[in-house]
Amino acid sequence: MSYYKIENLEQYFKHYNKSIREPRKFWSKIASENFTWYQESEKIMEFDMAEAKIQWFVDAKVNIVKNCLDRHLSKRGDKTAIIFEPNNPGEAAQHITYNDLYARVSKMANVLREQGVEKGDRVCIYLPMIPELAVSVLACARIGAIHSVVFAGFSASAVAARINDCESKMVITSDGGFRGEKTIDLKGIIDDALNNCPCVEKVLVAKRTNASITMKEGRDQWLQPLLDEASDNNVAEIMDAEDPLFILYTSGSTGKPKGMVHTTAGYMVYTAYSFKNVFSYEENDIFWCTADIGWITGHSYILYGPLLNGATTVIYEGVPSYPDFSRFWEIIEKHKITQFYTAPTAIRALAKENLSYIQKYPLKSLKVIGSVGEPINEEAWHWYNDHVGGKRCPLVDTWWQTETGGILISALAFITPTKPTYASLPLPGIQAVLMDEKRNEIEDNQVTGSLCIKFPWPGIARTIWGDHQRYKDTYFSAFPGKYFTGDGALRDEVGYYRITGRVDDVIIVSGHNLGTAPIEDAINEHPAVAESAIVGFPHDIKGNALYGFVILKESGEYRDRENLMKEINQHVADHIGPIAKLDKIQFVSGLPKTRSGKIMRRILRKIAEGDFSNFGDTSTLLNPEIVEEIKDGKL
Ligand code: 6R9
Repeated sequence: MSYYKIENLEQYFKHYNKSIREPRKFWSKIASENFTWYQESEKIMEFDMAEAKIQWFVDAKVNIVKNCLDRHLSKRGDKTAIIFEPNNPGEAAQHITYNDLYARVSKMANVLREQGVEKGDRVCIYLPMIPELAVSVLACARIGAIHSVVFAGFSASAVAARINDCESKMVITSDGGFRGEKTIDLKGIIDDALNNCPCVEKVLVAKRTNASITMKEGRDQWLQPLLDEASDNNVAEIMDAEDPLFILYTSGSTGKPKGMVHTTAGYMVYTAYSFKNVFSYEENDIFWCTADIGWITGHSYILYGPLLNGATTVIYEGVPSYPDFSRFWEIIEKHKITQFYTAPTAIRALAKENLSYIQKYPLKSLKVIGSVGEPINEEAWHWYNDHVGGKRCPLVDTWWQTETGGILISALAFITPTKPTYASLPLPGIQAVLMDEKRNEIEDNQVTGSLCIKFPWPGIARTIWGDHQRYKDTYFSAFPGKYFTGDGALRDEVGYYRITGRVDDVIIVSGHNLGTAPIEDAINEHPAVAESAIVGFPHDIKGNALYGFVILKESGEYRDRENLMKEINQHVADHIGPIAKLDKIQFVSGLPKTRSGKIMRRILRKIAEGDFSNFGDTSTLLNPEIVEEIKDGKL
């Protein structure tokens, strides 16, 4: 019996139980039967939760890129590996076959080696969503260099901090990038950043926008001439299972960004396995994940997961609103996408627009739709399910984190019955538990608690670059012996999980613990409301009171704001109870969001409290200008 693909619900439970009873046997069989190894592991796994030391496939030798490319060539050489859809719909899409991708990655790998990059060196990749980004990532992994992709929307100081933290010796960037109507001066940002990065020796520059840029003698080189000279054959580096594969920075609520380190074999096995099962991937599917490769979702489900399975994956350079709000739907139709994976923030933004944008497109090729990044509220869930999934595609709400490497809790398409706003059941290997305030494991269902995982899985990040103590403190100390996710969850009567949000998103009002997500859901159900965010502010009597920031669907239509506030509060009272009524409601045109779509609540909290003194690090905000607007309109 193979464990790689789960065929039905009964088998899911069987595999799940096996993975708990005999985790080593379970994962070693999957690893052995579905990947190419130079040497297989005998010990499979060793761990010490107290020290936060976790190792998978101990002593095995492998190269992840050989598994993504080389082994597919005999069977799938002419199959499209990557479809590149440019920002401008007038520019032709590119279809890059597995043969082409192998040649391009090999050339790039040879260039990196010629430029002095060695196994274990860190390379910062700061590129737009163009094929060179995928090629650079894979080329690093091929030669054992540790890639540190920095989202090409971060500011110079944010990039510099990430470069310095892991001492990248090379930066790969481009002359610029296209995003909707905008052109972004990436090379200029890198030039600024590098004023403060003595560790960087070389910069390779890909051509995309043809913008005129300055090249620093002795440091900067155009990439293409180097590639033209390089051989398209390359011998992959033999890597130990636990050699670092990449570093990816994730911003904590406080302090400097954490460089999460993922290692080779465990990440490979887990991303491939979770991709296959969550999305029910089959050979001729065309998979599109709309995330940026600068985030973990892009690493795991644009690149590694799909390529490990020999899939066709889409890289889209642009934004959902360019040239208009039908772009996503047009791309799905054009490339006959079978699985579409996006974020609630994109869904809500598109749902706000006229239905005619989507109704033009039948979207019949779609089989599965997915959501990731934050809790998907009830209204967005239904809009996505009805208008994109046509009520026929399973909607998989996938819960996971940069730290987890791959999806941990999600329905498996066509297997797990879905339930709106519930991520549903843990994947095999994932021992999810809820913990109460006294740090005891909660056995009952229909309860909420802090979500922890009590046994290691292959995809878990192994450390924070240069700071193992912080890794231990952040994830393994709140609940000794367990990995603490920082999220709260509710478990229903059949054991389905609903992620309620970060536990620090809980507000205590008059002694009642109120999660922000269900209140926001209730507000969002009002027909005039597009989106909302709730924070607490100090209140003499209640301890905390609730302050709501609300975006309306169409301004002007609901002129009677007083009445509207009453109606919104009535919704809240009806859904949650009068205790959750908002003391203040401020109508705003947008919310401060990180570039991955998460509301930066700490800024809203400060505004609600009337403290405009120090908003902390706002360099990761997508829309910093909104902060001023909200501040000026404060009640
Ligand atoms: C993959 C990714 C992780 C945090 C996580 C949680 C939230 C992600 C979610 C979700 C509810 C989902 N989150 N997916 N909350 N339902 N399906 O987003 O990684 O950027 O590290 O964020 O995002 O709060 O803890 P990352």
